[in-house]
Amino acid sequence: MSDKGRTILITGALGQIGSELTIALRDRYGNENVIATDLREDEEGRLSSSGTFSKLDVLSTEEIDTIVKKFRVNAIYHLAAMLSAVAEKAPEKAWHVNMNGLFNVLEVARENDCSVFFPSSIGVFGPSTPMDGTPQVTIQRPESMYGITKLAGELLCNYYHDKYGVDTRGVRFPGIISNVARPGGGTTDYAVEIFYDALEKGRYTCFLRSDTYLDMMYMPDAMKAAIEIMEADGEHLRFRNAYNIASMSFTPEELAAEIRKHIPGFAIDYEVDPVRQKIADSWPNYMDDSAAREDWGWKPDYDIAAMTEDMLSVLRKRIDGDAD
Ligand code: NAD
Ligand code: AKB
Repeated sequence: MSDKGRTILITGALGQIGSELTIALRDRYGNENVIATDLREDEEGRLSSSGTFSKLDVLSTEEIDTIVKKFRVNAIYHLAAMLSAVAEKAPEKAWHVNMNGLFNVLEVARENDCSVFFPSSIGVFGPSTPMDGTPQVTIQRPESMYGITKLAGELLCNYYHDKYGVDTRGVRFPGIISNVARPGGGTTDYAVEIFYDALEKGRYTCFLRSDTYLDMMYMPDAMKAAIEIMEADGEHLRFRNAYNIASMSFTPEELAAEIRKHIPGFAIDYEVDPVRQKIADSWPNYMDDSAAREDWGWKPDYDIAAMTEDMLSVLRKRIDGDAD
């Protein structure tokens, strides 16, 4: 597909990733060519102020099909989903939203010749997966409902590519750290909350153990990955389920130490949530992303030091601005 002719539908656009990815895609392809949708209304005008926003429930094939036809969409970024912690509280609903939502998107994509971006997750791995340098192809036995739906989603994307020729592309996102929309109920949310509390209270109570290693990624790198894999030459993509991508991995204690370089008195303590700790313990310490680097040139820009400096600087300006 030529980049000039790209017309994009985003589902779940008001979430943590969509709130920023929508704007990045509009900057790249033109405001009029990126249709943002969500189950919720855009009450703050975050996305409707720069382009089309429409309410859309991914559980309705008809609603997806109508928008795709109306705007002649040829690429779908399917972000709508329930994340790991909220999915564990409502597993039946999470199965319904995460699986049937993706199924509906793939069906509409098949009928209307759209490419599909699927955001998979480190959640597709489980306790029997090798934790250090987790390979692209390895044991995948997730134990959370979220992980099960993401793994089945990867397989479904692969199936639609092989059987129907749908141009499916995906990445296994680590925990995403960002400063626009707050995270939607995941196991990695601590790595965002900690920055707000560091600036507002000087201390943070973490729901994961101090030594819990997890892969994380700063939002600019996450958006870069989502855009670059969709623009990559499809001939070079060996994997149509999802690619491991990585940029940094740390524990809560290590992140706190990094924050202390900027806020010396910052204090952290721990009140471990057993549900999220069990999930975190089953996810990789760090992934091997060499397949993404080889196949489509993946290369992140931010490490923990650059991300921490930028997060604190952006949030500090916002908090100071609000106080004026
Ligand atoms: P989020 O929870 O912040 O946002 C999800 C959005 O989907 C919400 O705005 C919600 O209103 C919407 N939604 C829920 N049900 C819907 C439905 N039936 N129809 C339409 N919209 C619906 O999630 P996010 O963090 O922005 O994540 C986006 C995608 O990326 C998800 O698929 C998630 O699994 C994946 N991902 C996120 C992370 C992360 O750290 N944020 C990491 C790995 C993968
Ligand atoms: C979650 O914690 O559920 C998400 C993810 C890593 O998929 N942030």
